[in-house]
Amino acid sequence: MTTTLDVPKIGESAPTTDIEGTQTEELRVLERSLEHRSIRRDNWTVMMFGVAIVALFFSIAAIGFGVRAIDEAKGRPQAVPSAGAPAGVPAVVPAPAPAALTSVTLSDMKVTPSSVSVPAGKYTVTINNAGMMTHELLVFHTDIAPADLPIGPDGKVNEDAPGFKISDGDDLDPGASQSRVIDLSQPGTYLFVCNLPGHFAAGMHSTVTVK
Ligand SMILES: [Cu+2]
Repeated sequence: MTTTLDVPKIGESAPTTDIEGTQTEELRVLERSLEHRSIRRDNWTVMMFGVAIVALFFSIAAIGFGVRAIDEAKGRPQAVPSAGAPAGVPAVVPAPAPAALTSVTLSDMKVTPSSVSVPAGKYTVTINNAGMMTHELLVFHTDIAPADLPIGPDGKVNEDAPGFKISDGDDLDPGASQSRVIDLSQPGTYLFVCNLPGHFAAGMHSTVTVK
């Protein structure tokens, strides 16, 4: 007696012998298990995609907030020393100017002190106009001696060279004063100047050396 085992092809109706029936059953179980696994993989892919989208959204939002915070920090006025500043917020407080430069006096036609040397720093300086005329105070950062600075036909030093004028402010009427933060954090020579027409040539300048 010879026995041949027919391997059933998928899709064919199941043969009825015991061995063949078991094989078909096994194939069905395998098929179902593969189907489940594939569905599970699809669900996983969709979920990971969702997580990635949410993460991307939060990243973009975080970058936006960061950029806005930087912009706000830039726009915030400096030099606002406040006793009530909240703890942990580093306030940009310029150091008090060295005694020699606490105040600068403008008069007709002088800037006082006429020559002073101070350590590098950002200083709050009070400017007083003790003269009978209106004056201003500009600060030039330059190695050129006052006598060598060219004066234009308008009677003024050309202020527009890049990096030349480092501080400017409103004109001061006689008797007026103003406080201003002057950034002398770069070592070098600075000229404190009144640049209203003719005033520089008449001697309204002083030299501040920063070390
Ligand atoms: Cu002047």
